[in-house]
Amino acid sequence: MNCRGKTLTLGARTHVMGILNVTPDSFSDGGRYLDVQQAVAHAKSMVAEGATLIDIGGESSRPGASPVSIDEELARVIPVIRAIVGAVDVLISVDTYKSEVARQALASGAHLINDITALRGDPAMASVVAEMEAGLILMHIKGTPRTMQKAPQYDDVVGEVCASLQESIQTAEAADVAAERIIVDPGIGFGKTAEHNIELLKRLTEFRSLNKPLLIGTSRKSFIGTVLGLPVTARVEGTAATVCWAITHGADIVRVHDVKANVRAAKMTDALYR
Ligand code: 9MG
Repeated sequence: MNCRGKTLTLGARTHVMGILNVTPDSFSDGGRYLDVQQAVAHAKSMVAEGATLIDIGGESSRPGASPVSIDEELARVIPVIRAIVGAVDVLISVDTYKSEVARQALASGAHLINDITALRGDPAMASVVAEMEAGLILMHIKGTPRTMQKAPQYDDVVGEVCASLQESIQTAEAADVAAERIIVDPGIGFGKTAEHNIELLKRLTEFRSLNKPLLIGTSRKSFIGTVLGLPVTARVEGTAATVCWAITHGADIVRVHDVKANVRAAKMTDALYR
């Protein structure tokens, strides 16, 4: 997969995407300069631990989170993207559903856009990604982060998520996003109960029918806490178990907070499975 001149080779190994949140609650100090320095240091350490992609996000998508303005999101992510692009040699993804943030992020050196609305959040997103020849992650969400965990319901969670992603693929390709630059993601935890998340993972191979690389993000999510009875700070082993499972059921990329542990788990699973 070629994204703005940088190549991501899929199939031979699992890629680990490290999460870099640049939201106010992710830093102890509010000063922007310090934020950038801390973000670069965190990105460098994730790359040293084996991450081959870094996902930078300036708006929280946790359950109950409220949107931020375009200007605020730009102020959070653009200086960080500029600094990280010069500091590490991996693909930079930006977690945004706003086309103006995407445009400026890609112009600042990012390679792909992680759109948690799968193109339903901003009608101009697909054409920005197409024009900039960027990669595009289409993630399924039911509702919005503010409302998504208020009793989500499906008749057939896998069938509905698959159909929704297929529609988004068609929207992307109709806007001239290159077919080989699209990645899909069922959106674990986004408008899903713990049972829905487990069913999506159990039936993950069904997403092969979309014929796109598959990204899975389970890191520290609440369904792991539900199964293990553990708080968010103690979910690294539970996350690694889901990473290994996802790899053996079709995942090409895993999005995680704890890069070192999950790179080891992924490498071992690759040796056994691929
Ligand atoms: C931003 N974000 C939080 N969780 C995510 C997930 O599971 N997938 C993707 N693509 N992005 C996510």
